[in-house]
Amino acid sequence: MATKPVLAQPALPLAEIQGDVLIGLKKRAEAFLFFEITDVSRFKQDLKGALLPLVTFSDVLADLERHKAAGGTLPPFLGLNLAFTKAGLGKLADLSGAQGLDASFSAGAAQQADALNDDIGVWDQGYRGNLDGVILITGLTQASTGDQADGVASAIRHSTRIVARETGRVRSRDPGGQDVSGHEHFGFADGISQPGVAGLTPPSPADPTQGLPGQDILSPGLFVLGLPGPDGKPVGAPLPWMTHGSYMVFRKLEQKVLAFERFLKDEDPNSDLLGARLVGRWKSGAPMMKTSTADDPAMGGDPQRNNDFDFQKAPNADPHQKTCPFAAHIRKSYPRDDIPLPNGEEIAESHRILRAGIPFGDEVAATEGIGSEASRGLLFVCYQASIPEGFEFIQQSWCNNPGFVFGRTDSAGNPVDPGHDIVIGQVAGGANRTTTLPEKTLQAPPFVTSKGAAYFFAPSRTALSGVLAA
Ligand code: N7H
Repeated sequence: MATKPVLAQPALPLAEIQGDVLIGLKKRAEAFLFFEITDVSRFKQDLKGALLPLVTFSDVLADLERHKAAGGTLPPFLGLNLAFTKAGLGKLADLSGAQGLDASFSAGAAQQADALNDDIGVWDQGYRGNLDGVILITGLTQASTGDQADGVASAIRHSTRIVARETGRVRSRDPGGQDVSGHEHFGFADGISQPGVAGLTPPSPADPTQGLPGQDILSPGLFVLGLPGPDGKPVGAPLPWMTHGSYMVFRKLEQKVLAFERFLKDEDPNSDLLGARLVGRWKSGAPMMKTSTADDPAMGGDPQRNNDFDFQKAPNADPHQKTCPFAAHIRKSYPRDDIPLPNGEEIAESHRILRAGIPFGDEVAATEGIGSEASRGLLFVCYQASIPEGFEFIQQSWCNNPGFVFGRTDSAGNPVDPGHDIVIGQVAGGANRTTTLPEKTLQAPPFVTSKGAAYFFAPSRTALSGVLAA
């Protein structure tokens, strides 16, 4: 096994990069305003006068993190970020000389829907028409965030039309009164495993290739244009002003919580165990690879222990999916050392994304039943320097692809076809997902459905204040 290189720590231009990209806006609630630009010159004025002064860049968040690490409390803090579709960018700047503009960003999420097995027929209307940009507004409460979003929408009302609006909110207590903060609607802790970023994530003295145990430190150019990529050279920006911007994927993913829970119970009397096997982590976040028979909430909540594992290496090697199915959500979406090629880990790491989503919708009410579930789920957001190599690769080539991971066998040496990721895998026409466990094959209807999607570019401070506002 090749030893991983210790990456140089480049000085990152944090004051240039929008805050949600590398660090993540601090969010207990988040409003998304999706807009169409109706008056370009007026929008440029609004961008400069009303929006830009509110945009939160990464330097501010890095200061907040330092303040928190030193024992300080976070002030009530509202954050705002802004990103544009290809159509929106094209209204504000000349894209004609762009070299190597991201092909999926150019095409747009609706054009890519078929390739990802998204059924655009069930998308909300706002994602099917003209869409030029999105404003992300984050804060401590849904009310304060909503008020702020109303104010922003009003400030740009003469230059835009709001075509869709979403509201996300972290969960706090489930219907049984249990603390579920930081957990998504199926009940699992989210936001645990993120890639480390050279220049930002402090390297561990014990292993400078990692930040927290198990968190490999990767090249910042995987996420932000113009920063060093895996070959050490700056990742090219299609136009000079796109330097220090990042591509953002948005997906509104509806989750059928009751149907998922019913499925787990029908398939296994130990439904918690089956759920953990299909996700790859217990609800607390404790990884199957480290505790395979019961949840361990202390481990789940401990960043020193909750991400420190591989799938093939000792001490917990699982070459025949006895502990964690190959198709478990976290094994499919980040296969770590599972790809049976000499550079398998490098390949897995070249498709990393920075996730920054938030749940939406209320807790399940007693009046709901299977077939009559209210709309709730995840407003999925991720950032990358390439959508085809980032989000789309994970969704299409790994989670939707029953043949991935390839080249693995059961304990008798027979080849295994792992099947779909039952959590987010998508099959054309909404057909059942199929997952191969060692003891049986599962067939499951979709529990997660895409209700809309859009691809954006989150520009740098220089671009927002210069070319795009001029
Ligand atoms: Fe996933 N879930 O609750 O089951 N995800 N995800 N995801 N996801 C992760 O490590 C979930 C979605 C990734 O580094 C955890 O933070 C749900 C999409 C990646 O080991 C849990 C939805 C895509 C990772 C969930 C959803 C991904 C990851 C474990 C939709 C990209 C990190 C907690 C409703 C295509 C893997 C954690 C790693 C982790 C869930 C969506 C990708 C619990 C419910 C669309 C890369």
